Amino acid sequence: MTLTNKEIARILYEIADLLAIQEVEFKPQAYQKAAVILESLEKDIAKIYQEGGRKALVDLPGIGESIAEKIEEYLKTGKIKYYGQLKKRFPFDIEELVKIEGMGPQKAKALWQELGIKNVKDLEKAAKAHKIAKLEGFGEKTEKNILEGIAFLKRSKGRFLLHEIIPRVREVEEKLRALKEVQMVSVAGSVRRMKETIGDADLLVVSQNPKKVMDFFTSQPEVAKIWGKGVTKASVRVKEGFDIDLRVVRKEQYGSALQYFTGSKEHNIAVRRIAISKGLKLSEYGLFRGKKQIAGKTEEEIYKALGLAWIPPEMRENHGEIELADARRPQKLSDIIDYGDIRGDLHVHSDWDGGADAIKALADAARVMGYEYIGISDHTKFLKIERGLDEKQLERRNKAIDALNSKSQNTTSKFRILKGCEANIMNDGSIDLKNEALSKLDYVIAGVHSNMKINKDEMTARIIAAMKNPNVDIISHLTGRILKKRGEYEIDFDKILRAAKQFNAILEINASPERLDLNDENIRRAKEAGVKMIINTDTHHKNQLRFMEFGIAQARRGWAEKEDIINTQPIEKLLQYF
Ligand code: DGT
Ligand code: CA
Ligand code: CA
Repeated sequence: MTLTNKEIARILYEIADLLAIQEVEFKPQAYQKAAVILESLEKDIAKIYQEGGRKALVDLPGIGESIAEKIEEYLKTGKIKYYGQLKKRFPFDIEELVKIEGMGPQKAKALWQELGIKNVKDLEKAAKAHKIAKLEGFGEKTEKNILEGIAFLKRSKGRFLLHEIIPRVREVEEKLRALKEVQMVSVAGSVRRMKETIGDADLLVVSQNPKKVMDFFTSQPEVAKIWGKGVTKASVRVKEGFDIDLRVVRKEQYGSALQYFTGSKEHNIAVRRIAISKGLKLSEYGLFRGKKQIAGKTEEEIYKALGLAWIPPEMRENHGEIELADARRPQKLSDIIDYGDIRGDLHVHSDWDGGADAIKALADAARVMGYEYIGISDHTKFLKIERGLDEKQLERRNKAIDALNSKSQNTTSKFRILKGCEANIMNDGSIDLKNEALSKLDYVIAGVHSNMKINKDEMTARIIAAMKNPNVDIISHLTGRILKKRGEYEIDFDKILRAAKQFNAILEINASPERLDLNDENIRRAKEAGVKMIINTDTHHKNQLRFMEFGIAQARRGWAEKEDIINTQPIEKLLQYF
């Protein structure tokens, strides 16, 4: 996503919120939809406009005349007057305030009207002084939730989601690779380890002409600030607000430098300890016996010299991976799931439930990705805001899928569209659709989408009750977390694993970069308990099918193997799990 797309999307989201607080109908949804489209657009909107003018904007799905006009205004003048007027009428930082879990636009407006709260700082002050609990429609519980929400936000401050970082880092990586002075380049640090959140990005380059590389790196148009620029080391802030560190090393050191700068720090310390125990010295400059370098050119030779198998970066957290890599006890380190192992995606929302794309477009996109199947899992009727389908609508949607499948049977393609849904798990663990309707589907995903602030035992019982329903196959985003926004809800995970095993429930690894739920530790526990998992993207727009990469990374961070993940299997085998 380009910076312009992101910035315009941000403004459109805010306009949607500012319209919503005036109880304007339909328009907020239109702005929101346009924002989603912009965010998912691969191409730079400025470029689209340059090439095709206003018409090209209107031709984008979800963008009508009025919004196209505003986008045009932004591209021409750098601002949107309409937005400025709205901001003047409602001069509080709605964007910042709604980031807090449980704070919607309406609440933000009420707090501004009643207490003059303009930003999170004001909000925290008012909550701490117990001014909020007294207001109508708020109460003690809301006040407490607000304070918890603020604390959560503070803890994650300064870290970025992996997907906010990766496009830019890969772009810089490719630009460096194209320089004739650059022999080798790699991403390092937490980005290479594909962590969920990133402090800063690290890049490593081999070059005999570091000065040229440094000059190029620090003079890119995206650089907003240069923190430091030395002979072999530079650090910059890019326009998106995060930092990139660059190191240039010599070829003989590449492996040791890559190993060192990939980390994690904890992994490095443990590896260095092994070196010391063998009378060796390991640093970013190489592995040495006395003054003699005995390894350093590649990571493989370093690990090998230490009696270890090469360890995938996603596993390098000193969570036991070093023991696993010990060559004297060779284990199945290389069996962890690979980025090319996935054959289909089963958590995909279509335009039947308000998603951006038609089933056919989603299926075509999945085919282009090399998938063998896609499962459409529209929301069900409880989720009114998401335009969830009732039994009748689902029936009609199923027919549409049957028609698409029979059409493709006439061609040579073996691609299959599966009929699914993502149903809601109600408070008592029941499902919001009749069993008769569920039983007609190829598979059923069920997830908690409401009433999340219940206690551990209640939530555990609720989820287990859903697993017991013979029609339910998959539990989506089990812990409900949203990175940088809300924590996991409390569950007894061991109990849930036992139930999953007993009732053959499959746990989802949700690849949406804000969720990545299950987390790495839970994936490991599920794997150890012999519970099967599935990696799904929770796509609402066809471009989000690409989020699969983040889900696979998460699975690798949790040491999942191919056989633990059911959508690595061909369709016949997959269907046996349901
Ligand atoms: P981040 O940036 O917070 O997301 O996490 P990292 O892992 O990218 O950390 P960063 O950027 O501070 O450093 C990059 C790598 O350099 C890190 O993964 C391991 C290595 N490193 C940094 N500081 C130390 C240290 O004090 N000791 C050792 N052994 N390695 C370090
Ligand atoms: Ca880093
Ligand atoms: Ca760094």
